[in-house]
Amino acid sequence: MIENKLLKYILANTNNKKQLAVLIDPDKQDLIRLKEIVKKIDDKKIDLILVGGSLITDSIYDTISTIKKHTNIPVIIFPGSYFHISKNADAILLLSLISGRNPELLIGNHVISAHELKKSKLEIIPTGYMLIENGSITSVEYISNTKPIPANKPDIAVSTAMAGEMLGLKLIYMDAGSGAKHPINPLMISKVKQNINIPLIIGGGINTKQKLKDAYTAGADLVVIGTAFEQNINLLDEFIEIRDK
Ligand code: 1GP
Repeated sequence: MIENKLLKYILANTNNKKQLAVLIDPDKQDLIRLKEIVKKIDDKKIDLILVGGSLITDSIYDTISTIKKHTNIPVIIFPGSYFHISKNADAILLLSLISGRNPELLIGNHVISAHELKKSKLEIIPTGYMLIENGSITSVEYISNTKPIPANKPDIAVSTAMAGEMLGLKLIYMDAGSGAKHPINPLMISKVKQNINIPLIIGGGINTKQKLKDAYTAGADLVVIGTAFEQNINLLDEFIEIRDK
């Protein structure tokens, strides 16, 4: 691992060039289809690949190995729990679920996994993870046993993100949850962006070019897309044009 290599990459592009990441959920891909998806991702020069999910019954190690066989795009673990540590990734988002009040997801799991994380030699990226309400209950809300920030309360999102930055977290990831009915409101994104100096990641429910454009225009530095590409990987052709505009 090169010291903070991926964090430096995200920082170098922030406020400079929009970034797009594809989220791969090991449970939703068989390895043959995954190969096709990864070839496409590689061809389109996506910035980053995130691997994770709220459950994960299939091996995260095998999924990452398959990805690594077909591309050099960096792979970052987006863990659903402290079981999701796999040495063959490049980095892991060490998530602190700062929108919630579940101590296990604020510090408990981090204590349990500290030795394992250090041993793994993964680049560790401390990330303030914020769930935003989207009109229906998502897997992450249910599994994390936390309440998301109400969609119409941008001020709470701003203060939460600011507190995360002050605590020393390196990224803020605001997520409406996988397959969210509505993505995060652009007004909330722009208010948060105006009040923090660390990169802002946005995800959840972004399934059209317009929604992607809205997120970037509002201030997202990196957008994560999972469900839309699981359903149709060819959307990548047009989505990448929005990133590069
Ligand atoms: C979920 O932000 C990611 O944690 C991606 O969401 O699957 O809705 O694209 P989608």
